[in-house]
Amino acid sequence: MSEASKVQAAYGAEQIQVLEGLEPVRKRPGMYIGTTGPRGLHHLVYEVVDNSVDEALAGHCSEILVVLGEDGSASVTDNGRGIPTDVHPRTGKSALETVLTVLHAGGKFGAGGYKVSGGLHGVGVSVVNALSEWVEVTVRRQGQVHRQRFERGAAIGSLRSEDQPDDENGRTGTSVCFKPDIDIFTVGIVFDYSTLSARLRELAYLNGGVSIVFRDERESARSPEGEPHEETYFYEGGIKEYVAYMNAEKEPLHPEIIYVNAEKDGVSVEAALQWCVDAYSDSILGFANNIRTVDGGTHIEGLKTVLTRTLNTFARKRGKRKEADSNLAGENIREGLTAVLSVKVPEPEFEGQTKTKLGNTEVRGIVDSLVGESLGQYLEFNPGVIDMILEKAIQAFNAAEAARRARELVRRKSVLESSTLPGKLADCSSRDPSESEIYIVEGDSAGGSAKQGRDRRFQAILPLRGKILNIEKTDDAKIYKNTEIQALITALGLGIKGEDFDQKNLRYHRVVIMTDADVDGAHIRTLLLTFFYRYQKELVEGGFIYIACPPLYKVERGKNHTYCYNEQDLQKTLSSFPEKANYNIQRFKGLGEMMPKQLWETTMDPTTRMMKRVEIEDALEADRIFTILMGDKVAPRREFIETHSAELDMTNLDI
Ligand code: 0RA
Repeated sequence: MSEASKVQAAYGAEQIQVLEGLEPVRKRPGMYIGTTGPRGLHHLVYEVVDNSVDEALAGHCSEILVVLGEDGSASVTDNGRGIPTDVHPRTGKSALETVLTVLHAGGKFGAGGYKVSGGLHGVGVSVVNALSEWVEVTVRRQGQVHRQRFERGAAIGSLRSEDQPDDENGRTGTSVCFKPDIDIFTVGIVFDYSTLSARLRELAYLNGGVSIVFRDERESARSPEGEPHEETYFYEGGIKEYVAYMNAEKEPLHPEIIYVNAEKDGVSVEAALQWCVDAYSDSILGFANNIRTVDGGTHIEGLKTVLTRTLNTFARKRGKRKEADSNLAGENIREGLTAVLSVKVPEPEFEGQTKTKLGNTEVRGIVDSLVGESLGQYLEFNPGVIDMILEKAIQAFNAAEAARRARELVRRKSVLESSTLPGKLADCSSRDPSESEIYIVEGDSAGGSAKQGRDRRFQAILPLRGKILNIEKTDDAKIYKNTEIQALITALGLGIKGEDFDQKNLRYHRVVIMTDADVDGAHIRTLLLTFFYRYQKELVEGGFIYIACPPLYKVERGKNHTYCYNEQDLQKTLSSFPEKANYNIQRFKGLGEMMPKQLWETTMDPTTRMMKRVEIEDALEADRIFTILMGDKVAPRREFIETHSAELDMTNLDI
């Protein structure tokens, strides 16, 4: 027996640590998958995919196929070694059945290799089983095909095995097909394509060389010819390609993406960095064990520290900073930086309410030293690159100084600090932020309808005039002088960029963007979202931002009327009428055309309105949209608006 196969053999069924049954999962699903809403639903898919990704990271699998079935199922198939099917001595069940029916059994296979991806909660495939109407697992292994079915967590019959057909040529792998249980996910079990594709693409970037095929076989996704929709995510270059993708619409400061890949004390660190010319904010995406660490953590701290130290060292060494000059600040150095940092840690500790902050203290120093070493060496050999980065950082340093002075000036005039609310704000009478909402409305005429239509007890209206500043193109100093932005900041009770967000000061817990349902409206909405995203990120992250959904049509038939919110809605309403019945369609060209009462009924009345909560699930995609929409490159912007205006908000909103 070779060393490799000895290790494999030792990795058998007896290594599975037996813990507990599945009843607690069905009783308290939230404890295991966070929510039973859309997020939790999609989490089931991630959990299954993570197992295959782990198999790929162990070097045994190169392809993962994810299929959304016509019957509402999701299936994940890989070409790995297949889940072991031998009988577990303690339970008398097969390893496969144990993994599927015992909580935490799949998580750790003894001391051998650690589970890398682990899922956000690292709960294992048994949780998926517990929360599914049914699961069917197929394992191809050692010349046999093994199948077993489960319903609501319980095995239906035993594992059935048959010889593998010759034409499969000894293929191996695991396939897990499941249908989420509607009794658990009461708000719905329909998978969202863009949510899943974003995560699968991300996984493919994070695990370069693994091919992930995503196929949607549902009726709604088929082409006119009946072909299912299919995409393949495969990035040989891994996170290096990720950075290239994020920067696709930007102008890089240096052509080559700086790349670090090293390991120390069992922690692997992979980083890709590229600075861009005219970007002012930074986009650093952090991952730990393939999980997006939205709230940062020790790995990100390590990266920031080493960047600041290394670049300041070079600045002095190359005479860009004299002895009397102060050091460049970290944020000056990071201006325009796009980076992906992916660490893999044997025993990750995730902290914070959403468990998206890496806590392992040892990682800080490991990232610092590994990135420091590689980056230092790279820059030593590429003086042209370091000089350009330093020049940009010094410009940022000077601009920050100028902005600080401008801000001080504004503050002295006490525009932002003053307690006087903007004149055009029609405030609500409630002083309780948790029940108050503010509608940000485009233009005075729509503002007028909204003011008349609202419930003034808890709804405030702020009409904004003219084009709001294009955030991507202006610098801080100009932004603070813009009257519309000032009105917005003052009305919300917020501070300015860089100041700590304090929820206590927020005057309304629902900030509703209400724009026309057309391309211009979409543009203004994106401008506002950009502002919030870049300058008041906590508002977006805290779930305070909403999008109002005004109707597009009013259909009248006799004494009845219906409002339709999109083209599909309209067709559905019309087709419900008897053969060509008498009716009248009114198309609203803008909010201003609606009677105050109509606006209330359709868009503002909490008991009947539709509203979307903005949730930046995927900072990358949001950043890309903003960049495309706001950046200097006109052609991609026009093209993007034309093709996406209808679904614009769908791309980064959770409904
Ligand atoms: C542990 C051991 C072995 C395979 C797996 C786990 C495995 C699990 C999953 C879950 C989805 N796809 C998977 N692929 C593999 C095999 C050990 C051996 O062959 O000796």
